[in-house]
Amino acid sequence: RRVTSSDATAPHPPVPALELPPTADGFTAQFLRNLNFDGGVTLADASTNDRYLALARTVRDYLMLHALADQQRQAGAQAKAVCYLSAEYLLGNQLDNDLLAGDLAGVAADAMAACGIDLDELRRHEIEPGLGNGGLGRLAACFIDSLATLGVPSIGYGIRYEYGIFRQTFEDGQQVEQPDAWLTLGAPWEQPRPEAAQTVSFGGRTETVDDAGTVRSRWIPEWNVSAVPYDYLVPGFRNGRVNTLRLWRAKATDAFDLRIFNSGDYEQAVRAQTFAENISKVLYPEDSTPQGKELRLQQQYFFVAASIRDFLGRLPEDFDLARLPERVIFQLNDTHPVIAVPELMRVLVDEHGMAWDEAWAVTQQCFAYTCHTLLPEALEVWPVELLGRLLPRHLEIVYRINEEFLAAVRARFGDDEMRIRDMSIIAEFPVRAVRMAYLATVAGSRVNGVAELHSQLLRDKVLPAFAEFFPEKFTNVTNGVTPRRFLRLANPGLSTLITDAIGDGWVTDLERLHELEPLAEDAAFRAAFAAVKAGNKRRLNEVLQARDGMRVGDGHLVDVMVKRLHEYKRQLLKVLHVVSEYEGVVSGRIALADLQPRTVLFGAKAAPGYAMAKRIIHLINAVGSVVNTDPRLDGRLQVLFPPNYNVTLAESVIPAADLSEQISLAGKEASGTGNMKFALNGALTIGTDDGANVEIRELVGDANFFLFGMTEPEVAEIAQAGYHPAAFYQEDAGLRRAIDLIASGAFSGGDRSVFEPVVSNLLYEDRFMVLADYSAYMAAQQRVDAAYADQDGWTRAAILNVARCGFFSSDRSIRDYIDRIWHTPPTT
Ligand code: GPW
Repeated sequence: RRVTSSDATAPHPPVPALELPPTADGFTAQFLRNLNFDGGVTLADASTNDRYLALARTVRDYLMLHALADQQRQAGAQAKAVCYLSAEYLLGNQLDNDLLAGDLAGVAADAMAACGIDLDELRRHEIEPGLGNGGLGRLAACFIDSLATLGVPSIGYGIRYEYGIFRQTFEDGQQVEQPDAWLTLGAPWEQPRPEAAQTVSFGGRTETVDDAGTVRSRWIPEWNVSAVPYDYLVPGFRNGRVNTLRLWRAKATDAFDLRIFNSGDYEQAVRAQTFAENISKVLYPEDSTPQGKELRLQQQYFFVAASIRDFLGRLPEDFDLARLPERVIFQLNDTHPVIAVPELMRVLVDEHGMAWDEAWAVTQQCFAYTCHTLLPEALEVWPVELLGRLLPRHLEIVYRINEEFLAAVRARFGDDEMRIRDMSIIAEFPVRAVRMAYLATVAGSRVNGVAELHSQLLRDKVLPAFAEFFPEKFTNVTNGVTPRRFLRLANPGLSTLITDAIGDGWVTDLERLHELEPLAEDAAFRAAFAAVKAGNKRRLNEVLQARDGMRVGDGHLVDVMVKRLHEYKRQLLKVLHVVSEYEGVVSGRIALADLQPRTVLFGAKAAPGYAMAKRIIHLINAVGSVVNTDPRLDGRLQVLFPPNYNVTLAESVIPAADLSEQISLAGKEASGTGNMKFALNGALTIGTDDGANVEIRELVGDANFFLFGMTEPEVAEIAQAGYHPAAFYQEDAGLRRAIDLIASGAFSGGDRSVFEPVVSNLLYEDRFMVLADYSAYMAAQQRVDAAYADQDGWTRAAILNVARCGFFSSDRSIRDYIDRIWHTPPTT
């Protein structure tokens, strides 16, 4: 029988809908439906994976109800939306996050119990989507959580990498990378939307056409790929709002398939297909040091071109694009998506026939740029040769933007060729290349740094000529972290303690933590707080034991340094502290009884091509295996380095920490966000005057923060005067003994060559001035030991850290973006 349109309105049996509010019975029924009909198994036969997938689907079903209702509410609103463009989203596990946001944890627990299923086993089964490297990707994940919780109309756009950040293992203490095949057992949280696929073109050439007297350029691309969206639901915290994270996957287009069909050269055709699909194959694992690979530029253009088209496709058919700034702001998460600027120009001018000047005015209002670094090597540049080959029309557009910008500079400052060369979007040396940060700064309505100090240095040191030219563009938005994941979920013990004391409003209004301040003087509260910390250490031990056969020592100060391995972050300074303590005890200079028992926990991945970072990882493991087993230390100093530090491990480590290591060279860490997570969970910070450490210390007070080391102006001064690390080695006996011990082969079975490159780099180069800050760091660690001896005083300081760090909620960051940059009020 043919289906006619009248069937649509014909009466039909009621669709069994999910009950709202959710009940355990309703949840159970939906879970079993998913298990049977989606998974094709009975409860009795279901594997852990089957059960996990059905549970995840069920949670998603409930969120989808909210999402559908939300879409209906927002449909007519015509509100201005934020399109967050980010090459990375380091999401972490979804199950607990979505159970919490959807207020489903209780019914899910009851439902699983009714089915005889261990919910914790399913939790442990989840594989986190590691679609980011570190801070930048995790920040994007915190921001989409806050955008949903604040009810800001927004879409996160990114790439659905088939392989996320590599899984790290150690072999003989050295990092070995394994592919992160996170999709192999099913991807229950995502929804493919093949009908919403976009075509993205590459290569070819441009030609000029005479369009009724005006000469226009147009792009004749050579090849294209299809971008298929995969949607993730991003629920707000119990507010019925559900935003979308839309990640693009590259697929070969029909043109490719046709070639397979026609060419007769099957192998060649399949190679072409593979070529297209490689674009979203793997996340580049370099953090803060891009490698300038062609495939990476393909990734960048691929996702922003698809995203812009996708967003424009949501506007009404007859929408006047001159009014685009009323409807959207594209936030550029660092320079990775900056190719979106010439892409929007191309779409407006070439595809929609808008006049250049009008298109430029529109484009400038539609973008804003966040810079996340101060390292010159992290500022992306794309060789003109490469850009011209891959995106010839975009290169022309960039040239014209640059020409007009430099004309404006000349109009203001005259023919100051030094200045022109400095400010040109096109660098001439060592090869002609597009400076993406300059392009973003010229194009964007706002440029922000990610902490006060960083934003200041951005103006003064990185982009001074631009700050002079466009003073009104520059602003700061200090980073934040989501309190849902990093306090409420990661630290249930502390969350309960806080809620019992001040109610649960803090989960969405983190400044309320201030109400805890008086409780720092309440002995019973301090005891309860200390008991929570002790419980978190036990919980960490269960995780470490099961994962890596490791444990934190009983009664130990838990001293944690977890972050990407990078020389500027100075893991080596921490190693020198450990080696000094070790050397002190074995040489008899430190009595064992005087040594504060400590477990030093590292977590860090090194970019696979970053040789020095990998050597430092090797050194940490080597020092650990000597120190941990030397009977003279009697277990009082332990070094743990669990492999594959990720969001999931962070959620166990951070709540258990006593001491947070934030020891980058001043002026190098843009912000840091781990620093915020630790302080919020009641760890005290030992840190330099860098990034957001500055703001943490201002808020928690000097008495509750172990500050050490040079300030940024001091660093600049000694760099200017000429830095000689060997002088510090000569003058400090303790430093000499530590370095000599490493050089002697004590941690490499007597082989002096293994760590020789590390030692000579420290002595003769030491770009990040580890040696200059060594003695101040050692002194600060002595203050730590003394403070920790007074357990009650330590706990008081820890409580004050929690109480005074509400500022670091990513909800506050997002409000700042709204006020200073986006001007997008939340909708209801
Ligand atoms: F170099 N950050 C990062 F700026 O994690 F692009 N990866 C990166 O590639 C860059 C920055 C980039 C980090 C910063 O190092 C850190 O200080 C900051 O807290 C974080 O981004 C979020 O803003």
